[in-house]
Amino acid sequence: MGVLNVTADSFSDGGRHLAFSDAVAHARRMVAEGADLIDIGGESTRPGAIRVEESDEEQRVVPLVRAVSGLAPVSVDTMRARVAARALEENAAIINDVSGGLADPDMLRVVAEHRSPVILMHWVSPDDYRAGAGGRADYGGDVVGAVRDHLARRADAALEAGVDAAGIVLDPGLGFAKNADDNWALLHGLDRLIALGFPVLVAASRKRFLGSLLSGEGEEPRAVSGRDPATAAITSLAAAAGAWAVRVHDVAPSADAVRVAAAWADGRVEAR
Ligand code: PMM
Repeated sequence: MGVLNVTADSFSDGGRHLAFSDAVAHARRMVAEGADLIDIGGESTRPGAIRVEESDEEQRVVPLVRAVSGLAPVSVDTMRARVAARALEENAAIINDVSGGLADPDMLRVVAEHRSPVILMHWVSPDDYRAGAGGRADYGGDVVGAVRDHLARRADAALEAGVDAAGIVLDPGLGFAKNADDNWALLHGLDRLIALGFPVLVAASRKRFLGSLLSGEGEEPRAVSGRDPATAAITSLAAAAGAWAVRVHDVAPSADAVRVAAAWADGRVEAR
């Protein structure tokens, strides 16, 4: 999954794809590099980001969905049911809701009505974790178990709303109300999330915990521009662990990493 952020403040590509034609060209490039899905987002979901007006989000996202869905299947990164509905009317293939259907009470109903698949991410309402230490929530000593149980409940909520079981994808939400150790524990325990029986998306691309891993003691985290090789390493390990997809900014190295993981797992080059 290649990321196409059309926000002014996304940490990882800093609004570089705000212009419509640039955004379409970037999507085309990611498809050429091997992306199977383009994830279009019009509102930064980075923890602490200021929310954009719904009408602004809709105006950024909907025309792009129309243009890009002719190139590849499109997922739409939104927490708003109305934006999701408009995007689905324009042929979006899947809704990516970082709140797992919690931010907008209409989201799961809209997804079900459109018979759309949905990515449900582990999310803690900012009101619930600001009180906790260091911007992380309290996971009771077992972050993997807590995230797994939360995701199982969100999947149940989606099923109750009428979403097709085959269309539910789960995501541990790396970096959302989690510190570096939480993120590594979740990657280490990915099999416990996959054991829930739903496809799992891993979205580690360029995140701060990679920057922290790669810097020396007492140094600032390595800059975003230096985090792509580590992202590709995560991709090969995630693929080997059985992840359904990875969400990445730099598609080419991750597409290579997926091929490497597949050939390694099969013990031969996949028949083409
Ligand atoms: N992270 C971001 C945005 N959207 N969607 C899913 N499903 N999972 C994530 O972890 C996730 C996401 C924030 O990163 P960005 O600013 O690089 O897009």
